[in-house]
Amino acid sequence: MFPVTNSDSMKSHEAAGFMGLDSVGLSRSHGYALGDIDNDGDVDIYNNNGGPSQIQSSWGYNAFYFAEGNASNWMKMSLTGVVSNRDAIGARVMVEGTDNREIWRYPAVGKGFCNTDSPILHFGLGNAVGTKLTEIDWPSGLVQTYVNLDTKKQYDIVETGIRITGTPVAGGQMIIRVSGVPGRLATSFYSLTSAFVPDPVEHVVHRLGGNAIQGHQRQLPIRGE
Ligand SMILES: [Ca+2]
Ligand SMILES: [Ca+2]
Repeated sequence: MFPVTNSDSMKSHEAAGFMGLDSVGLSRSHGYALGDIDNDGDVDIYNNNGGPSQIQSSWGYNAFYFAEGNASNWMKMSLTGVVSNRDAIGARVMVEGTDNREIWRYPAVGKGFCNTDSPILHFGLGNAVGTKLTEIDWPSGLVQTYVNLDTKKQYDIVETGIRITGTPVAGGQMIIRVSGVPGRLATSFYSLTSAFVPDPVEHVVHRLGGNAIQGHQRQLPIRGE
């Protein structure tokens, strides 16, 4: 987005000047929010400069900065929790590009003073022509994965999967496979387990966003039974 190549070593005001963000009035900035405001794939900035107050030295204007874009690849993602909180706060999302570089994002609210980034996660893929693995670790403990998702688009992903409760058994095994498409609940699943004691803890397979899956709400046998 911006031609900053050594931002880690730059002081904040130097970086702001380099990017042209220090040119609004006499203001001192209280924070900024990032997001693709105009939905063209690059990350724009809303600069929170405070505005009029009792402290004249802090007067300024809030301002949008629309990125001019570049040739870098990108992907965006919105998350909707079902078992987890709806905003997916606490989730961890990893997108691996075809260049084997991992990009991590963490949905959050509140950043600095009076600002927060867009809830739509942005993954700058640089020169990678595509993605390999996309993995979402939900706060509920569910892990949702996709492979080879297309780039230059936004995915709206709903928490999907199955959740099993019970008491682990040493040496037990559990195999769970869930299939589905991004943004929709799982359409099929397969579960084989010997890893949990079925009694007294009930062992139930749930379809997220609904009730336990009929026909599978039962106590599964432990190994050897
Ligand atoms: Ca943009
Ligand atoms: Ca732009």
